[in-house]
Amino acid sequence: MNTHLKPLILHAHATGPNPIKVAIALESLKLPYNVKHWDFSDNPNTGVKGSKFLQINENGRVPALEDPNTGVVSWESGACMNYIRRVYDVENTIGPPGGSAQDLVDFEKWEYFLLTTLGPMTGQVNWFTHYHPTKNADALKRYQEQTYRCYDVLEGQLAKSGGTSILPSRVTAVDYHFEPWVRQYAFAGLSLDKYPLIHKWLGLMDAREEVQEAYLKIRGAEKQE
Ligand SMILES: N[C@@H](CCC(=O)N[C@@H](CS)C(=O)NCC(=O)O)C(=O)O
Repeated sequence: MNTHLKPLILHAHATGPNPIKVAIALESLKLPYNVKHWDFSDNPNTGVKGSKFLQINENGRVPALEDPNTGVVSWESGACMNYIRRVYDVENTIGPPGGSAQDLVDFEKWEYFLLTTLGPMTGQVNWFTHYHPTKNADALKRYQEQTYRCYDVLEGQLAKSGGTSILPSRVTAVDYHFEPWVRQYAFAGLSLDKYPLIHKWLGLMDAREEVQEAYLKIRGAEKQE
């Protein structure tokens, strides 16, 4: 633990996947942090759409990350993750494994694939499965197919490491981006039966200390009052 640092503040929600990836990165780098929970309402004091939280993130979504050591406030999980890496991963333990132009692009392309495609498609499956007020079978089918298409792509990439990491040489922040979203497959009503390498990778990820600690910390955190 970096005891000389003031704890960072991770604004989160008890179940939403995006804050969890930031917690995993913080755990991996052994950075001190406290979690503040918000709900999804517009309550001025407790909700992500309320006036208090909107001063931190005008987009009204978690995660947001405040760093009292630098005064920097970030939001969007990708920006939070990259901030943490730039400032605190001085030995590059979770960044791109190599330094070539191709290595950097390989890291970013998988990061962006999760942020723009696999994550949002899974989110829409969840929405039309659990939260949309009326049934919309066409929309649900569309997003299920798109999520499975992403699983096809991910399964192919995992073949390069035998299912141990998304970038072939070692676990990186890219794996942290994917873990909370892929973990949601059952909640989304999806199956990994056709994806043995994703299944293996998820088991390996979920056994890692930084992943387990992040979930414990997020689930144990107090709601913001
Ligand atoms: N693209 C954003 C998405 C953030 C996001 O959608 N967060 C969810 C929780 S995982 C949220 O705050 N939802 C509140 C809402 O939908 O009102 C990111 O990667 O951080």
